[in-house]
Amino acid sequence: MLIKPPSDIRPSEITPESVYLNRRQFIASGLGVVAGGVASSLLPSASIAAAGDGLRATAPSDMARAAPAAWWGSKFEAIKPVDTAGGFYTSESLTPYRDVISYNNFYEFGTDKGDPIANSGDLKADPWSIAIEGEVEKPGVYTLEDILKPHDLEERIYRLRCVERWSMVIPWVGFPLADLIKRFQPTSKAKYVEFLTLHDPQSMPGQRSRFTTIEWPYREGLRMDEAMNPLTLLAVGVYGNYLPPQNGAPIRLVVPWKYGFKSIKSIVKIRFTENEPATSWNMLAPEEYGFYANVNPSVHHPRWRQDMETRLPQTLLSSSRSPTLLFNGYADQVASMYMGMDLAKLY
Ligand SMILES: Nc1nc2c(c(=O)[nH]1)N[C@H]1C(S)=C(S)[C@@H](COP(=O)(O)O)O[C@H]1N2
Ligand SMILES: [Mo]
Repeated sequence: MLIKPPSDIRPSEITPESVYLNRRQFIASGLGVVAGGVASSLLPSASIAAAGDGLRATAPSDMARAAPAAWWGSKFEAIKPVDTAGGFYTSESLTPYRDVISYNNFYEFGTDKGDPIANSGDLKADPWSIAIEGEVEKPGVYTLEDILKPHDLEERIYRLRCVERWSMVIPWVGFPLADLIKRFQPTSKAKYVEFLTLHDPQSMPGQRSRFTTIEWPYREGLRMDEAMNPLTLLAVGVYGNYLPPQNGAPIRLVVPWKYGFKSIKSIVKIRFTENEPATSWNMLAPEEYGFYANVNPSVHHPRWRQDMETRLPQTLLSSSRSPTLLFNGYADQVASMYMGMDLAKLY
């Protein structure tokens, strides 16, 4: 974990939302040094006093969402704090909650960034079920409660890099996709995992639009080793709170080393396949979007360079442009999966 000397910490870098730290975490992380000095006044007082097991991000109380159904409550009370080792955590400033839930790509609700929050009010995240299909020992249609029951929820703080060259830092709540996959026991033929989003033109106005270019439902896929990588998360919450519709309620994928479009929202089907599944953006513009879509500063999109990105929200105080990192900064965790592959060809 990156520890900065106090003099290097600018006000704009202080986590803007409530991030709760207990004392042990606080001291262990080195932030304790800052707390005694100038930066302590910039943190909400509650952030230091709060008890807990470690780092915990919470949505502003006036914006928090109610549980989609009663059984969710206990799951969310027991969220495990973020593991600050490995790639599960970054100390970079969190993108504020209001930006995370109001600047979205979710074409089912329209193509403008403000469309998803404005148009997703009719999405019903409860009841919800997910079909498990294909090369798997335990296929079936499972309720979301059945899907979630055996899994403990944990917090992960990940960078999200969109192919449109903006990025955010988001505290997700979820569980490793690998744990779900092991439960349903893919057969030896399963080489890929395909994901499909809900297709419901009634609640998803973008799916009834005459101008839509996507062939619904939205679909994505991962190679089995990518799906099993510990970083790959099935998220059911953000900022310690239930996912809002615009972020992919009730359950979505988060693959932090790939461009954002791989992180498919509002999943209703998970299919294990022998062959590489078709994916929405690749179907639409294969020369622009590949199956792998690994964040890579040296593989440029035909219409724009990818070596720089803008961290949202943009502020007047700080330059928010920064160099894009290979695998979005997760090379230690994922590079070995791509050894011997020509990443320029298999983009
Ligand atoms: N079903 C579906 N999933 C989707 C998209 C979409 O349009 N439809 N957009 C993708 C893109 S391009 C990005 S950058 C991320 C954005 O996630 P966020 O809005 O939660 O930040 O969702 C991805 N998942
Ligand atoms: Mo994106």
